[in-house]
Amino acid sequence: MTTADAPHPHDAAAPHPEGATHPLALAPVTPPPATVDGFVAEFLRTLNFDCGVALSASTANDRYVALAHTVRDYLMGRWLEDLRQQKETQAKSVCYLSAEYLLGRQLDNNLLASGLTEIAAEALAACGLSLDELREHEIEPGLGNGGLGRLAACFIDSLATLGVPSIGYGIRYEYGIFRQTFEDGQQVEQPDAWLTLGSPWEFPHPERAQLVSFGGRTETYDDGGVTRTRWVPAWNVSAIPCNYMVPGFENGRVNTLRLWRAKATDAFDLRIFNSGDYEEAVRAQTFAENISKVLYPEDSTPQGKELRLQQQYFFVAASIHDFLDTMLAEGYDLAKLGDRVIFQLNDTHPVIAVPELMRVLVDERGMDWDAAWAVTRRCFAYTCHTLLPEALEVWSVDLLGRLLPRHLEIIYRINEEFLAAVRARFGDDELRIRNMSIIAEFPERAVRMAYLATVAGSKVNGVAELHSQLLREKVLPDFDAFYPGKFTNVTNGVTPRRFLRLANPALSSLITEAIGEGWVTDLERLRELEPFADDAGFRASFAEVKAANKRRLNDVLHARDGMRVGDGHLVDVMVKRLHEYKRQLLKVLHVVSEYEGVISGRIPLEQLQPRTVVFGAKAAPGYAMAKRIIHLINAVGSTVNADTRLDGRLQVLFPPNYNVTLAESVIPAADLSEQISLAGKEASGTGNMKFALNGALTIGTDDGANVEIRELVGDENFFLFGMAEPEVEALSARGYRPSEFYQADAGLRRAIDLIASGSFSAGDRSVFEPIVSNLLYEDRFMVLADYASYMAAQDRVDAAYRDGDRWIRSAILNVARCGFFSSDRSIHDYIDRIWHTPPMI
Ligand code: 26V
Repeated sequence: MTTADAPHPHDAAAPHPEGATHPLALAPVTPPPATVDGFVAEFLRTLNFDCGVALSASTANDRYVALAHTVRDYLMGRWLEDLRQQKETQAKSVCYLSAEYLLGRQLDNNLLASGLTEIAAEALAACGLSLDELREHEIEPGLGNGGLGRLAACFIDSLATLGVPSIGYGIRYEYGIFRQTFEDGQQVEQPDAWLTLGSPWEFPHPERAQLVSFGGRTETYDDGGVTRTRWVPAWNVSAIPCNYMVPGFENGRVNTLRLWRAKATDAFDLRIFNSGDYEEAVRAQTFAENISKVLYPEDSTPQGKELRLQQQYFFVAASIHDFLDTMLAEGYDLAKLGDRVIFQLNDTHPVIAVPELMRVLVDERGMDWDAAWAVTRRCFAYTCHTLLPEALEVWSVDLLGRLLPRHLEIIYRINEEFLAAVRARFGDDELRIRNMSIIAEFPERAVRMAYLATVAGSKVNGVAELHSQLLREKVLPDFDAFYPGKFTNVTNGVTPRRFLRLANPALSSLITEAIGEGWVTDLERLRELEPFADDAGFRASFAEVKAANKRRLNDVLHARDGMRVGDGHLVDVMVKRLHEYKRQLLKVLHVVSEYEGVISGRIPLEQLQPRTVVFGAKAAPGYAMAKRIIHLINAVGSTVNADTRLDGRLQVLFPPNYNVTLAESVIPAADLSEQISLAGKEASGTGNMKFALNGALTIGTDDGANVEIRELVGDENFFLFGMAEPEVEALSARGYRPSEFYQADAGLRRAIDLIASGSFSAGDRSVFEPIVSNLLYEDRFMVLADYASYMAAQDRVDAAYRDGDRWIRSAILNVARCGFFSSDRSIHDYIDRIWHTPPMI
């Protein structure tokens, strides 16, 4: 290792005020040229001057931080320039409001975007260091639960790459999604202390804090003959903006992700002096700072917890004020705000922004109600991400009124006027009125956030064709009738930068050799790969890439968890949050059936297609059934893996703590992608897209974006099974009786009986009894109804895999035909159908 450190600091200019005459003060200072030598100099400079250590004395973390700072420095000039431009042009901006951003590691992404990967690798090598080692040092910011949060991260990547004037707003949780470990096969949650070593990608700006208020009461007052209302809050917290760079891919643009951190206000501190009650002051401070402490790990059943409502209001209030204060030109006519900004609501979590904007316009800026409502309706659009009724957020009027009394009044007035309009159109149809009211009366009086978003939003979109259709027809039909043209679809997408270019360098190189590199920003160009499916040489290379990715996964799993993928195995992957509707249990039944088949001698061992089944899934800590299913997967895994009668031909791996980083190793290695939700329940899915783009074949139901994947790749390259949504509906109308399916299928009986017998729980039948009885007597998600069809589809999978060449052909065609699923395309659709932002600047 070299001990050479930075030369003396360049004579960098101190920031000059306006009117500065020094030439260096006129523009952002640029780092040294993007060459290996320049990079070395900058790296050593940051190591010495930012981290305060010599290379010879540095820790791995020092070196990682210095590297991150170096990359930042190269992006900084563009960032400052883009921030300036957005303000100067006053072009219409997108403010993406999302409670979650599941970013994944930043270093590689930012190196790629800035075109510095190779230079950095060489520069580090010249310092005796390895980029590969340093990248492993980054703890990913897991500031999201699953699909919704990852989608937000893909979208900000695309917004930057497409050069859309935009900013992402969210919460800077101190603890992201919990770290999952297993003890005796059961999930244990550990805090995700991702910030213990600080985040080199974060730029906190305490001096630019926004004040966010809570509680108290409202009062009316006379304002020159006009009666006005004001909110007299009881307490407030300070929202500190923490900025993150979001570099576009090789386009020299850098957008901003602004995450808010809660801090006690000075008023809290002052109390220490005034009252002398030190303990009370500390308690109050902790209370305030709790707001951004932890991400709620629930993504299925909203709990109606006060802290969560505090989080929601905290970040949207800070964001709206931030936009109005810092992005809007001085003296901007607020009546025209809809020409300047669109707030995109990522699910209902930020919907409290609607009454907040009304409050600002009416109470603080003196606009009259009707004018303010006209502005507000243009400024919001709402994306719905679910179909499960229990996932639709409601807030009890009681709680909302206590925490945000003025907002509750505003919501009531919005509802009153909305229902008056409904009456004017449809007459006094009380049932309809009750069904459409933003305020639900049962089981308690509560605000239906999805309804509020639908009433206020200029557009409402679902996230895949089927989902948008069901949203209009089943969830919000009265609203669709009342607001013709309001509902639309934008099918989700994923960023090809992270999920193909970065996660799968081997496939990326092969694609680029074949069709050039334009696909990274124009994913439809993958179509040009189609003819290569008929090219034996290309197929061989493609197969070699898959094999290499399996070896890479093996290395990762071995180092991480001591696990191994079987040699020559079909790699069969189901990674996603654990939820009954996603039906991990169906996959378990398949494994148990194969296992039972072999040990009972019904399936000759040599007929068993060697497979490694990989699961990855976190369960919400309070979701008992989901946790029990995790236990079952682990129990089946240990039994199957240890049973020598299978001769290693069936393996079940369940590496704990599935996250974005692990996804980047697992997805490129997969042969088979499991997308097996009950039709009509998975809004879209985005994992399904990532797998297909990486050359896995899908076994899937007609659900979410699977429908569109199958249409694009063709029936012959997709393993479809199970009921379609109308059949699900019909079965449910007839009455689903799972035991009929159990009785009718001997294979199914044997699998369920084996679980029930205690074979996977050391003879203790009680452990998995709740799972078995749920499957047999209730199961809203109809696992048994799709079992036979699923097993038959798995037989087709085995047959297709045995014909290696046919499989590879299909895999290539999956890649070639899935360019549609780029999040760049999704963003174009948002622009065309919803945002109408001007052409890129
Ligand atoms: C819901 C809740 C409920 C309250 C507690 C906290 C919390 C946090 C997240 C959520 C989101 C659930 C909705 C969700 O993640 N939907 C997923 O969105 C993906 C992106 O559109 C889509 O691909 C998945 O199909 C859909 O399940």
